[in-house]
Amino acid sequence: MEQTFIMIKPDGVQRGLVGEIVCRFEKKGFSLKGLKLISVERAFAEKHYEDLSSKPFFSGLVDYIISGPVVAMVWEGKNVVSTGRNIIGATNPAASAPGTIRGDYAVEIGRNIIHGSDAVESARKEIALWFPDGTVNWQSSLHPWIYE
Ligand code: RTP
Repeated sequence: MEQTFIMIKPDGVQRGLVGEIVCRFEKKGFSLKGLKLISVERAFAEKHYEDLSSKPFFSGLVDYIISGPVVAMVWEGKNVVSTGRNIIGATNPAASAPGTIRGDYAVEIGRNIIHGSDAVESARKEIALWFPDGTVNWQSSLHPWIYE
């Protein structure tokens, strides 16, 4: 089953949105496979965002990610990578539809609350980076009520 990496960024944690965000993924029917509250070092944040290292906003982005603890999660389910991105909304909250996390709770691109993997392959890399000891292997008893 497909997995994605979801990170609640420092602004989401500070603003008390952890429960709300977990709730949205749970209620959709996805399964939580890993979760931790963690403060990351600069080098780790640079590694996570290495594909963006040439962007002008890169150092501000890294400063933002290391400014406080983040909640790192692995969620599992059918099409969870793309559906997770839909739940999160567009990168710029000004363009995120109401009903999405960024559309409901964020204003600026540089404080957009949450990260979600953009492809199955990047999810695999990000999960390996953030959860080097692996995730929890379990299956919800609701599985037959979510999948035919
Ligand atoms: P994320 O990786 O955080 O899920 O975001 P994303 O795929 O929607 O967007 P991406 O292009 O990968 O950018 C990563 C994060 O960098 C910040 N950003 N700032 N100032 C800017 O123009 C700018 N552009 C991007 C955002 O926090 C974005 O989520």
